[in-house]
Amino acid sequence: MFEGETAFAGRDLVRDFTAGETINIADVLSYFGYVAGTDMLSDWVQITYAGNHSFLEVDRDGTGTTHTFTDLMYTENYSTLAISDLEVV
Ligand SMILES: [Ca+2]
Repeated sequence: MFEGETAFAGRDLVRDFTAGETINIADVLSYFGYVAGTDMLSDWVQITYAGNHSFLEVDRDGTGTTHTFTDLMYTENYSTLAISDLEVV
């Protein structure tokens, strides 16, 4: 569980993520104003890949222009993280 207030204090590393686990970012998203069912998740969350790692990025104002996608965390040696691995509500 990532807390909205501290989520961007530093990029977190989830070292031991394995398939079947989930990452709960619901608190982060709601803190920054994401409304499930109204906002498009793809405007708020994206996953990019580099090497063996997956990077979970959040745009903390969605379609707003103040912020862009920023790394929230990454999974070391897990390169297939998917949106479906996330709990967003
Ligand atoms: Ca934005």
